[in-house]
Amino acid sequence: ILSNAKKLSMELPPDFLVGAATAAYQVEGGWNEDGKGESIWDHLVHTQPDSINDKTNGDVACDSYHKYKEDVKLLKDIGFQVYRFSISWTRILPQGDTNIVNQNGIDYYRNLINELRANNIIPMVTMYHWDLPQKLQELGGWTNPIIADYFEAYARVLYKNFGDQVKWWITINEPLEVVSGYSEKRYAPFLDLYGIGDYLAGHTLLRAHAKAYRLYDNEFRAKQNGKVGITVNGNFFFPQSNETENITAAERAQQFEHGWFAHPIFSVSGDYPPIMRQRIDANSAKEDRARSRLPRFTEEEKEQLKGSADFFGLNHYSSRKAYSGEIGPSPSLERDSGVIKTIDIHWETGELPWLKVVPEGLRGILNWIRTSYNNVPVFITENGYCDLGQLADDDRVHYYESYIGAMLKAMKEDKCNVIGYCAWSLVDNFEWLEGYRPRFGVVHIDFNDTERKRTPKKSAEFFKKLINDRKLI
Ligand code: PNW
Repeated sequence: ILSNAKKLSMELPPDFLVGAATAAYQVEGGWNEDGKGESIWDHLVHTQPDSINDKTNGDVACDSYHKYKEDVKLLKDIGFQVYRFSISWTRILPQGDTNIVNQNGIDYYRNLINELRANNIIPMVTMYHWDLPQKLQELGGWTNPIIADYFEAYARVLYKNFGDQVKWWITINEPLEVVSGYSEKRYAPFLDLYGIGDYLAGHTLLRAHAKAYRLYDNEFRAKQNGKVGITVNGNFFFPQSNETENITAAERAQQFEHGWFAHPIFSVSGDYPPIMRQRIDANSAKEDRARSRLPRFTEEEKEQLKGSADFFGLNHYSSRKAYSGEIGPSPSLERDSGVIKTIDIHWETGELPWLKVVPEGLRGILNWIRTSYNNVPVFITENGYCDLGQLADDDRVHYYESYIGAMLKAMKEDKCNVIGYCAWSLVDNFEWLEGYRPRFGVVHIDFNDTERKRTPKKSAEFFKKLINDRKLI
């Protein structure tokens, strides 16, 4: 029998928000409908179809472009309080810039937002979930510093058109993943500029985020009164052993994953983690380069970056063990970090090999954020599990139970400031280079059915109960 205190500790605080997340390219389809322009994902799947494991694409996906009302009904039936979705840049600005504004695109998202609000569901909007306008890629994409200005102009269009109804904004989803599209071909634009392209792209992403945040401060906040944050992702790292060298390596890994994008925003320096600066500068000098591969912010940019988020969006799925050592291509982020990452053979695994089930890692990363960044409010914007799509998804239920349990422990016992949680994902969807095989949804989608029939899984029942009871057990 659980003690009263233990029961209490499994309760969600009254103002804690529980929701579900998706992203435009993964669910919408309608890739060229009603004036939408081509994004880097449209371009990749059409010009290099073999880059996708099952040779599928997001042309139709879940057809949410036409079925958004069904999605909202699912959210409502399960009881989710928040829907985190992303806006497709090229549905709004087909060529990336404000010279052409696509009213049909604006109408689509207005309709979705109205439908959510009519059902009492809070919209949380990601401005950039990886679908850069192809026209901007042709200018170099995120490696070109001017893309930060294009992003700011895009953000202005979003605040203007949706800011009356949207009070939760996320500028960029997972910059760490975005840049791996420039280094290890993990995503579009499918480039392999290891240790160079990734740092350049990351620099522009950070500058773009800061510009969008300051724009809100200067032109919209007083009237619209919402919150603007960024979503950062990464593994939690356990030292491989208790030797000092491994403890240092685990902390270094943390700095190279979360710190890279969090330190400039959430620390008082407005700059990269000192350990990144030091190691990348040193390696660049050894390589006889004319400059560091890690660009520098101006003093003004540091001022803009410092404190440029009202909350810390965290996407977290898994953990690794870390020890000190040099591996990876030269140059590369991996080699610069000087960390070797391993897995524990005892960890359970999801369908994708990177997804090891390590709930205490969520507690670990929440505590790392608490101590590194002065207990900033954290909204967990993604957490979830992949299988092959069965409706009796007991492993997914187990994953959610154990991760949400770890989160509650971090909140109650360690006083971590967590304000909300979104499951990834509402529906099975297009899992980037993996196609449709691994499934993350709490709702099943039949991709062989032209109607894309939606069926809630056991995990949807889990959330229904969690949200209704407002406690885990
Ligand atoms: C997230 N990893 O990406 C993305 O935001 C989603 O679009 C995606 O569908 C979801 O997670 C599931 O993959 C990640 O390798 C991709 O650790 C890879 C990793 C983490 C997050």
